[in-house]
Amino acid sequence: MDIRTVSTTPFSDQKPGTSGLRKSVTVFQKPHYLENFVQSIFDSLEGCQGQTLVLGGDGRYYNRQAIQTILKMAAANGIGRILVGRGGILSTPAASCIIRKYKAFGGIILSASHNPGGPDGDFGIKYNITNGGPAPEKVTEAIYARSKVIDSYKIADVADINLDKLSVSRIGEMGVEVIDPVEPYARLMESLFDFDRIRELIKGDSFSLCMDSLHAVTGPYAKNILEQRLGAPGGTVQNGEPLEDFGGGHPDPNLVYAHDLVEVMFADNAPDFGAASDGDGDRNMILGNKFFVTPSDSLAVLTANAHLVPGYKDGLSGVARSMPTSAAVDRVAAKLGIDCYETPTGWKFFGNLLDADKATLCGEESFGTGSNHVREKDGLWAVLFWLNILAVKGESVEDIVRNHWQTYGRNFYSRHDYEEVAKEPATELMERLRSSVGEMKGKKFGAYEVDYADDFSYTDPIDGSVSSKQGIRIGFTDGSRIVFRLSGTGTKGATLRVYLESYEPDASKHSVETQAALKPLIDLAEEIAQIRKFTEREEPTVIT
Ligand code: G16
Repeated sequence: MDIRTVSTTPFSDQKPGTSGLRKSVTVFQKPHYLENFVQSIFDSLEGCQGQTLVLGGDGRYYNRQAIQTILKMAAANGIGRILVGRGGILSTPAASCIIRKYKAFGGIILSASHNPGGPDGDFGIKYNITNGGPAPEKVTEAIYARSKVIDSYKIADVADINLDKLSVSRIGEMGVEVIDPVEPYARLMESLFDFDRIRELIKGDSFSLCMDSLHAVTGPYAKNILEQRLGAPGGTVQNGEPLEDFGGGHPDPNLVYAHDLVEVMFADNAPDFGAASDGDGDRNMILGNKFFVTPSDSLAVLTANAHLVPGYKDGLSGVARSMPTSAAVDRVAAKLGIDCYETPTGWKFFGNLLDADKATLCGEESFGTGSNHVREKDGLWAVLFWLNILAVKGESVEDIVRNHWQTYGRNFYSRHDYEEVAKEPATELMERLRSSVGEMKGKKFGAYEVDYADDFSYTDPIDGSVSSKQGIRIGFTDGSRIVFRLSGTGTKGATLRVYLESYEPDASKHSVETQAALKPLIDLAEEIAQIRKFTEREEPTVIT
């Protein structure tokens, strides 16, 4: 095997964001761009020589080319063995599952998650560690530091590997196994959920379901699990063929982008259960017949009903949610007498809590829920969890959520996104808030009095690492809250996220429409942050 050492110069923009390095495809196609980052990963991983790595992606445009490049670079860098998903496909949770199952050293996952794909869309790459989870900040910082000084990379001069057939082969000394991307994941799901009971539910005449894979990676997984293993009728999974450009859509499971599913679920004769997942299969949206379950409520409902599910029937060690996620799950945790952790946005912050068995379930407002079964959030896992609960309780999705509110009170919740706004004024908006939070406590805005205001900082309870500047929180004495953050996953300009939450214990007020219930807080967010002025937008781009 001939190994070439190629001279290169650093790119200054290879700092991983909330979840890996995400850029437009055209940036990744620049000569040496991908190679520099991949070499920076290999250079930063102590002891990776001779080890096993897992490799795969969400099938978006540039996935296949990137996989061939990474295979050749891995061989040149002395990696022992690579397990790659057939067709270059691995959903993010399946990659995590396979890293854990094979006790691999780590994995490289190619995805820009919910961002659009295609030649004009986005691409991304992230490194996951031995526990199957996203690399913590100390690892991503080391990769970034290396990317700033890199002057060469190594690549093997060999032919491409056939990714479409299960096979065992070699590139030089390195073993390459093209593996089934679905089977190990499907088996893990069978070990957690009561498939017999879900099969019975689906078989009956009184239940129907619809899953929208948005032409992204979960198509083959959902067809295998829902249609083949659980007996749902063919066609239950819509948009189930993964396409390089996601059929021109935006593979983000929310009420705006998953419009095909929303049409089905809000039509007359809608199915009883609907779900969607994102580009790389780690997000989920849950719908009932004409009913939307917020991700924050979903986490709370799963926590309250976990004892009904085989994999969790012995109890939960604790739960964790990201800071901007609503406090609905906190109320359930308090009743169960278990700890509830509040972490910064980013699944990587749950890894230590899961490894130390401080938390069993985790969730985020950004349509992510998961558990200690892998170290990533997991879209289909959440779908199966819901189906298991529905099968046992025999109630509708809406009744389960309404009964939940009756018991715990309702946390009205919404996120307003201002996407692709100019970076400088958005940063100025945040800086203004940052400099004013110190004096906000006790301040009155109409009926609202500020209880606390800060820029969220998190000290990891396991390794003591500190992550600061994680979002401006303004909490009021009546339990309501406004949070402001800039997204760490966008690739164009800046995305301002405004998270709004109020608490209503009175069940007679639970049917108020969410935006109406939050109107006073929405107005207050504008008054405090002058969003229109700084974003030059009259309205948010997306409301979830
Ligand atoms: C990623 C992270 C999540 C985070 C989300 C939104 O999700 O893994 O933890 O909540 O981005 O982050 P931000 O608000 O910074 O855009 P995904 O599904 O894109 O990998």
